[in-house]
Amino acid sequence: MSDVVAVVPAPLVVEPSSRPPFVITPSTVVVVDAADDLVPVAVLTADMLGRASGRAVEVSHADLGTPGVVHLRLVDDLPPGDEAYRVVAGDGRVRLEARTADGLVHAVVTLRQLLRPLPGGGVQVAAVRVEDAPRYAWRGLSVDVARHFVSVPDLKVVIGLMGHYKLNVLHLHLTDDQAWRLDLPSRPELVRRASARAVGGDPGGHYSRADWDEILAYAHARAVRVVPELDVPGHVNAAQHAYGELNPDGEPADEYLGIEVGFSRLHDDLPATHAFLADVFGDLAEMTPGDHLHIGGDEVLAMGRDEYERLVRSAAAAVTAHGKRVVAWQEVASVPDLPPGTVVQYWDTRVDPAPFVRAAHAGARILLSPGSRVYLDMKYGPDFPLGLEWAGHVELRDAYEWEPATLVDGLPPEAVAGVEAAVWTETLRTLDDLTTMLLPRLAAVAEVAWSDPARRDFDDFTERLAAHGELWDRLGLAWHRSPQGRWA
Ligand code: TNX
Repeated sequence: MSDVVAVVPAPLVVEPSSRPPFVITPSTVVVVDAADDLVPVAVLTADMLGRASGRAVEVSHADLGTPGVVHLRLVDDLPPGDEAYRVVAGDGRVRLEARTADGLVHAVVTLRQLLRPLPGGGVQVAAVRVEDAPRYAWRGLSVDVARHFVSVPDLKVVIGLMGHYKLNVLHLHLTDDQAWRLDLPSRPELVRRASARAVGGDPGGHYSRADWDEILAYAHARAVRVVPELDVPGHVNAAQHAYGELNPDGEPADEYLGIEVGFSRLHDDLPATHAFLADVFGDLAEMTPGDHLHIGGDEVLAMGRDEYERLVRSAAAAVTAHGKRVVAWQEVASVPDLPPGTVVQYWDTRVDPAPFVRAAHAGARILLSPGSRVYLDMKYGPDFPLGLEWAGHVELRDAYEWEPATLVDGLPPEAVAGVEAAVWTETLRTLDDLTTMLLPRLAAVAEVAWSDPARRDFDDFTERLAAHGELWDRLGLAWHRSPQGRWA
């Protein structure tokens, strides 16, 4: 296959043409219709082309007739959806077209993947027309920053990778038994007392308000929205370490730096619990522009079902009170009266999915994160030095060869909101650890979530992916040279 089509995830339509290519030259400029407020994406484009070619590329108002122009504009004659886009390269020019700025970001990423170095230096794009739109609107990655903290610069690397594979939801698991990672104005003791460390006594950290705004802006510029999670009513030892009032005896819980789950719990009969939920989700709603907040709800092993349901409803009410929608792990599926539009996240492939299917029939939206496919903290194989194994081993093909519409028996396909990978960090301590688990599997999950099922084929995928290994090397990213890939 020609490398013209080495785009991951696979686009809907790729039509190579025999016209002359687009070559980046000293006169290459990015042109944008000023009225459209597309300057940020134009800057992103110029920056990307400049890095790829080793030449400074400016944003300007050059004559559109001249060669060397990369023209960004909003149009409407595209496949359906907010994220659809088109790239037309050839005759020394490129047109990037979309309905929205996010669509243009996808166009830029595709352009970047089409760039090829020229033998004598410089880069070019062979003449081609790409027309594309995603299968699912929710294409996520959940990152556990609680077990091990992920610094803002490291998180930006992860967000950059997400953008590169057209993933559009960064779900941040901000709290757990070990630590609370986001400073909230109503509860300053959370990060003051419960963020300094990580699993095994490793160094921790937290995001200040300024860090948070920086993360949101960086993600927004790459067409990624942020869905933050405060995990309740279990996984709350860090909160109980910071605020003794959340415990029946009023005393702060001990710090916990192990990796067991399921032991900590909020208490429905303590008034402080409900005030806490209202405060923290209120702060989070105020700090988060996106319309979804995640309330956790997983693995509460130390509580009766009635109390669990009351606490989940209390957390959900704190979210909807601020006009946000609720996201929660699959354990909430059988809670009666979930707010309309709640997104229920499927993860544990070992349990009976019946309650979950019933919730979908009752109107819940379903987000698919099957552990045995997209838990990217699972080891690639038995001897892999990093990761866990409870959901099995997840090699590249496992992450790729599954079908969201038929994964769960009886689930109405139209209830599926999308697909979300997850990377839990019990065993992952550094950015190298993190990217080793993400790459190459994140690209596989991205193709499952984005591409038309008729366009998906594992051999074709690994062929297109081959060149991506070189890009990861160039960026200095650690990755797993999966024996199932065909690396250059
Ligand atoms: C299950 S997935 C968990 C997490 C662990 C993860 C490790 C989920 C909702 N809960 O607490 O970190 O397994 O793979």
